[in-house]
Amino acid sequence: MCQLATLSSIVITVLVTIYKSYINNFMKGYQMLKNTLKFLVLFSFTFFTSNVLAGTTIIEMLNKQGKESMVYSQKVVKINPGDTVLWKATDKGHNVEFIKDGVPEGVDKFKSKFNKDTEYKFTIPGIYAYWCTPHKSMGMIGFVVVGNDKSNIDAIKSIRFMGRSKKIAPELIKSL
Ligand SMILES: [Cu+2]
Repeated sequence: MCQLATLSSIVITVLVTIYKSYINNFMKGYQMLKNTLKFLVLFSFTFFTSNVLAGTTIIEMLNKQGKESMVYSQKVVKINPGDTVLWKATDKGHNVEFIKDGVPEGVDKFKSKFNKDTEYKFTIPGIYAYWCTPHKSMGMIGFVVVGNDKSNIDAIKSIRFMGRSKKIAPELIKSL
């Protein structure tokens, strides 16, 4: 009788141990699954929002817009750091060239090919002044303000614009 009691108590202990470890593993598995799901949700959310927030602005390079000839469809755009501007070669014969001393410090030269769509991702905040190389004296100029940073406004004001651009530039700079 005593032996039977000992035996059954051993069997019960073993069963309880197995059950406990089963529950334990189940909880661990559940926790892992939960963490994985949490990570996936956070990751896709971050991925989604960063792609939506990092926008692309499209500017067309045009021979004519209303009464103006040789123009960028938007002369001033304001964007966030990390945003991209895509200049579309809607009409032929145009390009985009950053003006020397007309961009924030640390920004490299940029000059696109004629007749080609071109894009630039703006990571450094500040004002960027650019023109179309063959039409820079015909008023084909544009400005991009990144991160609402206007700390290089004095450099922008001292750019020597030519011809028609000389008239247009001050108005545009005022609107930055
Ligand atoms: Cu042009």
